[in-house]
Amino acid sequence: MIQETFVASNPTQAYDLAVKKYGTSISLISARQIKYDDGVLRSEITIEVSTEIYTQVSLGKKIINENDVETSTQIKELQAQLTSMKNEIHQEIQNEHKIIAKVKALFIKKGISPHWLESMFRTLVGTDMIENETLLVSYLLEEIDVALKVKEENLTQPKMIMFVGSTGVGKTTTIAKIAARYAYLLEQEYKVALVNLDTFKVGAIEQLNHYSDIMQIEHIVVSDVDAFKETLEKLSNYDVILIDTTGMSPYDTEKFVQTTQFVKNDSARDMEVSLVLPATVKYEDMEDIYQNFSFFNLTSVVITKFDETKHLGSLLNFMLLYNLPMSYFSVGQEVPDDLLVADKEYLLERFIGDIDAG
Ligand SMILES: Nc1nc2c(ncn2[C@@H]2O[C@H](COP(=O)(O)OP(=O)(O)O)[C@@H](O)[C@H]2O)c(=O)[nH]1
Ligand SMILES: [Mg+2]
Repeated sequence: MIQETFVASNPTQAYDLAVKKYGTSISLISARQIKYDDGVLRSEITIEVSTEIYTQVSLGKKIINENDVETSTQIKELQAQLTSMKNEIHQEIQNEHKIIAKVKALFIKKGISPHWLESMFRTLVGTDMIENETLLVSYLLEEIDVALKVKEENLTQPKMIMFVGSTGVGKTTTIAKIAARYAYLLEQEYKVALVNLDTFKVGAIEQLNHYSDIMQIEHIVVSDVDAFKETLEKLSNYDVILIDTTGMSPYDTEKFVQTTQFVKNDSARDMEVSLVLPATVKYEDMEDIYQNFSFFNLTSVVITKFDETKHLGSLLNFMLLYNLPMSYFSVGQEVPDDLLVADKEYLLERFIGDIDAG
């Protein structure tokens, strides 16, 4: 044990000096007040400190008692754990960001709208889904599958479908295929008639005549609304009436107005209006097409020219955005073979092929 004396203006201050130097593990030996030579009264205290602590302090080491050692080790461990947790979380977030960014870029590249993708990713925050690329891709494909709609083919009720769309998208060819399907290719043979409102395009009448002659089915060309009404009355005992129209660009207001008058008829049969849309349609044109053709209260979409493109993203995006049910797919020029009843799987499989191709 070592003894040491501390001097201050009062005993408390003197004791504080001792604690400051050696910590609290000191013992007080004596305390007194004494007038120094300069005439000032001072307090002296003498304390006793262990040799060990005395040596530590003399060598300039910080005083650490046993409890302190334990606490500081624990703190260090905690700090290390925190740092590692922070790193792990940081890494995880970075990985998630990387996975989301990669998958998002892939789908955007394939034509799916960033807007739709973001709405999907928002619902996925905090789920396992965003930790794994394959899982995330299949989740998105599933969501696309859920969002797509198919218009079931109703074979029991009489139907009347008008086909609208831009010039050259395949309206007439598709009508010929659907006519053949109902007239000859199903279990039952339906009574089919074609009504042609396309007196505009050179060769349009001949084109449909060609098919109706081969198939031996009714083909009536109509140029005004009154004649149209009369024709529909005459055809009331037909099972399927397919109406071909003049191709309209979305900007062709006059033709739009003319065609709308044919839609607004008071026929006993409901008229379905089907938009014919090529799979090759450009992303930038879709909104205009939809805005203008939705004028007709579209009931379904026929998608044509699947054989002409591998990239179906823009088309899928259109379907996701506007929620229209798909009715038929045209997969080539051959009448009547190249027609499919709309099928989500067909569309998705082709899209997945495109995704896999990177
Ligand atoms: N490759 C391909 N060509 C098609 C398809 N459907 C129609 N066509 C062709 O596209 C062109 C225009 O077709 P058409 O039926 O006259 O179009 P419309 O003006 O909309 O009536 C014709 O040469 C058709 O043979 C298809 O699914 N794939
Ligand atoms: Mg045509």
